[in-house]
Amino acid sequence: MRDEKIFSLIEEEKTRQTNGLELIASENYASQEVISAMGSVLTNKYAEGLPGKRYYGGCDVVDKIEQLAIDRLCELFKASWANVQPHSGAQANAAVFLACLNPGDKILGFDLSHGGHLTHGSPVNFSGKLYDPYFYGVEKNSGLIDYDALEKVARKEKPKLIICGASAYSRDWDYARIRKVADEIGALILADISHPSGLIATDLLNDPLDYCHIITSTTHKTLRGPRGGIIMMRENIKNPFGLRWKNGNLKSMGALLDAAVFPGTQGGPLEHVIGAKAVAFGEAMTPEYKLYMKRVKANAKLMSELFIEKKYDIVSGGTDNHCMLIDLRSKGINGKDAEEVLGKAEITVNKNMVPFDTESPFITSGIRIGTAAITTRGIETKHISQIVDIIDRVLTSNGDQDILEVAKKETNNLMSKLPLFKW
Ligand code: DSN
Repeated sequence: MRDEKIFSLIEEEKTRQTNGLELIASENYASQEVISAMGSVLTNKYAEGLPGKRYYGGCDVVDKIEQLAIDRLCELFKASWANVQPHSGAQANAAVFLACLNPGDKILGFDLSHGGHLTHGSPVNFSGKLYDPYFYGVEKNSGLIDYDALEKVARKEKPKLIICGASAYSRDWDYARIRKVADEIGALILADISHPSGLIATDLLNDPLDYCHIITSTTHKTLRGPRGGIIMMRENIKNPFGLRWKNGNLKSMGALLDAAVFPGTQGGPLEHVIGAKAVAFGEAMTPEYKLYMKRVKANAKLMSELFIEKKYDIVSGGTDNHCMLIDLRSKGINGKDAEEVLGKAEITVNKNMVPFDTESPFITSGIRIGTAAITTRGIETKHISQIVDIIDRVLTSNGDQDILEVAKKETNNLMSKLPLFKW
């Protein structure tokens, strides 16, 4: 018997996703094939362990699937080692911490309130509770990463692990500079590329695998796969695990990381999700995906330029990737109210702290916008001016119902014509 309650709610969500403008920078629309793999019989299988080394019988098929996912991921990022089992980006980071650190060890991450992530040392997260976190942020004037401050804290505190990567930072990273100070103090570098991973895989941003020892990512943001996490390493980087690190080669570090995923922090892998990851990695190696990533970047760049023309304050003055952070203080509206009023026009964004914010994380002074999801739906640069115009009208509407109604109709007209599944 069909569960009408759940399946009618799924239909309702599908309608919402079809008709609205999805601008949450961490979301995307996975392909029909990715979703089919996730909704397959693979969910029935227990497979604790790794391909060829399982604790359960009947794993011959899932072994092939997981190995394909690993091989495709390594090919996509020119990596030499990968684990595709983390259930999420947070789980991937937890495994790296467990493999590399002892409780109480010092870590250095990008400040959450400047655009970093909870798992990079926030006091409310395991990373800030079990380890000893220090932070770097952005420069007040430029909104760019303050590498001088990063180096200063790194030299003073000598953290065992430096974490780079962000949830809300629109510029590329200088991985070479971080590596230089890491070598000086004997630290490992974790690059969490959850947001820009698709742009990195298609060579549209600097490559962290050249300089950073361990890479984590989610698979559902710009990578456009199922919700999940991954860990990778590249062998041919200079002095990969030197200085203070006893396990001085990729194989032994790989074994530590594998053990930190299972049995360290997880039980049975989600083979249906791993199958869907393999599908997404295959898609990400196509010329169509590279074109998609170029469009994501072009849409974000144009959007930030048009917001600036309308006197919006974009943190760092623009974007190199798929997202931007808008400081709304000059527009007299806070992040919470902006998120709410845009929601009335079926435009989905999230409120976001801006660097040196004067509001609490529940209110915030900004919103974060990303173009990965709308670009999957078929939005091109020719549509961006209309989108910026609708957003501007809504944000300056003071809640006027007529303005919001017109904006909602325009949003629905634009989006409902675009297919939910292009792939
Ligand atoms: N929640 C994700 C994001 O929106 O960036 C990070 O975990």
